[in-house]
Amino acid sequence: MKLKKLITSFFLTGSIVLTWGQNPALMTHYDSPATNWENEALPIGNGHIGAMVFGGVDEDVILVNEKTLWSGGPGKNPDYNGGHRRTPAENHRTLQHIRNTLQEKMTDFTATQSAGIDANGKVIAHDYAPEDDGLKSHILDLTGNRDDFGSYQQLSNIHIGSNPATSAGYSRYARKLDIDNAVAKTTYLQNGINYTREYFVSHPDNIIVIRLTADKRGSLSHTFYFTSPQESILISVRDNVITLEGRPADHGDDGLKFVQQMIIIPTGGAISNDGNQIKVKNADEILLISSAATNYHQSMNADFNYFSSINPRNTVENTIHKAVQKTYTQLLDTHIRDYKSLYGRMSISLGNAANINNKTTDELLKGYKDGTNTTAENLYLEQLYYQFGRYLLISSSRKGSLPANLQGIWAKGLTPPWNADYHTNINVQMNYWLAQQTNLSDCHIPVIEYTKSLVSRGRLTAQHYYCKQDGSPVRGWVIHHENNIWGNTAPGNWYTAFYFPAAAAWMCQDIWEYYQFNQDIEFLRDYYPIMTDAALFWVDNLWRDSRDGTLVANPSYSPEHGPYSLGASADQAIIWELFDMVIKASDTLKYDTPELQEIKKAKDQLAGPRIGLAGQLMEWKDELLMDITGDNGHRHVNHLHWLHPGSRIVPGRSAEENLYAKAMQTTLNTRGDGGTGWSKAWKINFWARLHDGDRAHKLVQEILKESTLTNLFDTHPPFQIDGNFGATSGMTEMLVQSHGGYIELLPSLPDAWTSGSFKGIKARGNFEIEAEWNDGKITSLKITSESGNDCVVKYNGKTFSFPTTAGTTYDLSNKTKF
Ligand code: FUC
Repeated sequence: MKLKKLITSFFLTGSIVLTWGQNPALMTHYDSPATNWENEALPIGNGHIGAMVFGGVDEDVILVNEKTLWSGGPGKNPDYNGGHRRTPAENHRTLQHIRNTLQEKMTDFTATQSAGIDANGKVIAHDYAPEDDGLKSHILDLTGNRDDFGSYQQLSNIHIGSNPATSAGYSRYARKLDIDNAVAKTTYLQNGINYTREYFVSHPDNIIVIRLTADKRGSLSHTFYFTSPQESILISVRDNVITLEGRPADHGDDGLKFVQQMIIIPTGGAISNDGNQIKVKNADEILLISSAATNYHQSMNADFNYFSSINPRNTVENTIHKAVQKTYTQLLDTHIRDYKSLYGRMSISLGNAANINNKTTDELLKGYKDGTNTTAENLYLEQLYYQFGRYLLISSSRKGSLPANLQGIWAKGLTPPWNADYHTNINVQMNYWLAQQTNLSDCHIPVIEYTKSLVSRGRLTAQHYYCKQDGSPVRGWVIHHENNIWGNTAPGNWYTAFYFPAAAAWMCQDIWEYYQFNQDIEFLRDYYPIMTDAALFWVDNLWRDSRDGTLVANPSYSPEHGPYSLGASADQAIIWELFDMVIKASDTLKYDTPELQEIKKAKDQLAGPRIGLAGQLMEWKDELLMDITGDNGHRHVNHLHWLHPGSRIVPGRSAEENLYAKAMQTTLNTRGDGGTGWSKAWKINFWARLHDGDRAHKLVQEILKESTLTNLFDTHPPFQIDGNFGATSGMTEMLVQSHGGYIELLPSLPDAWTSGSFKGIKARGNFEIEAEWNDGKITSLKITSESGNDCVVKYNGKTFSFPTTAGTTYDLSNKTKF
């Protein structure tokens, strides 16, 4: 009865005027309800709870997710071991066999089928397929056990039906997602009455809030209930609260438990229960507050305990109990304040961007594609899409929760694509490329914590699957390309993708990026061992290629492209970057250890980037025919990791790097501008780093035209959120870069962005930048130094530098007039 008592003291104090603060206000909007979850429903979320709003009139559905609701893992199998299979001795034996065989085959390939140039100047190259004759079965012996991997799953649907069920006509329908305030809204006119529904997910209160209002008293009559695709659930109603409790169907009593509650608070009218539904008749307003939780606990050590003893029902009840003591206005105000404390750290304006004809988002997308938008409308869409990426990160990745997965936090059903898991051969990394640059450092933390959570099991994986070239044990930790929330660190089982031990090295880049942007030395000290141990794994696991004495990954599989060989470029680039990061971090921390010396030595001997006979940046250590043909535009271009997200090749920094940059252009041209959503997004980043603003912008156009759904979600297809995040990152790289040891301004400004401004873009060294440009030239520039580092700026080919004091803003507008 606790809750019921509170209801009487709950007053709605009228509606708040939303601060449609920015100019122009950024929102997606539509003139009909969503009929499809993936393409049309509107995403809202707070990093823990996600919801997709359909906005139906007679029947509104809000699909609900809770970030930690996963099947599989120890809840399914108490002996879950992260996917490890066979014994270490068996795996080492297999590994050594594969390595030696690959060395022999590559040596033979070099001797007999090496690429060359014929008498007519034509490059003659061959493909290489070592897996054909038996090697494949040995390679498959190294796959992990995926039986208990599990999947991210949907929690429920909140239904708002009509009472009694009606299908009266309506008009003036609008459905909006206000990106500047993180509030969704539907409005319509029915029987002469204007109805409004507002929806948001508050981070500070950890609740979904939905408010129904009308401009005539007593006109709200609705039925409220839950449904769920989950199979082991119990739904109950008590007073004005609906409770859904359950567990993933494959979990036992000691596994995951989830709970969702929703309280229905009408003002005026009558409320009653009917089975599992709550009915409200003739209310003036109705407020719904819902929260959800599980007993998931992120294990950060080797106890691999993934369940907390806290009953999620208590968590949810306490959350709702606190929330109902606040008015709607207070809840909304707290939510907007919290959201804006992140969102408001950075703004961008692309010239005269405006939705002048007030087109719906689907019309804008259509006009963008068929060329019927005005320039201002195109710029508006690009600006909206840019900030939508930041909106999605704030909504799906907050401190204290898991990182954004393949679909952020939004997933439908029990078997979303690729389990909506954490893919580490591009996807989860791409999710975080925008975090630091666009001033969302706090949202970056979940992926760093996640990496930390994988280390303990990753140490076992290193021992279990790997050994040195001489067969002795390796140090460090390793993970592979598909990861869940239960510490799966073993290889996957999908032949063309599973072998990706470079994943741990790549994940460490987030640690170093976090440090570079924030200059938080304590943070670096804490995370240094994770990076160093990932590097020591590679010091031990590298193979000396007998053909030239360099150190290479072996076996090495160019991500999702193959074939198995020695030292594919992507692996080499990722390992190089990790070694470089550890060396720089050691320098910063003034650490010098024997291990550091080993890392330096290995780095010097690593096989590096290579330029092929056709002028391309080689994908493999050996020149293969498919590298020259572009292999039908294969979506993965991971071998350009040296350029982005890596920092080994920085165009404009040295003549040597410029040569590699040219080869990378050749590669990108050969591969073409197609690919999946994330592939196009990565290409925006590549071209931005290659200083080709128009080409980067062309890729922005490609992603908006070909890989964007009407709700602005990126589509692989299907919906995959990485492309949203990667595109925002790439658009930022067009304006500011700072990975080469200096801040480069407007390095890749496209003709389409003639004038504009931004405020709050971050640069490495902990600088915050504010700039304005006109006719492609900077007209005003301010840099705030947050940590007092020396500042080196490059603009228009010229460099200037100056010492700084922490907390000081420098007006450098005059310095850019040349
Ligand atoms: C990687 C990509 C696929 C897809 C999957 C989730 O394996 O190669 O295209 O994005 O992740």
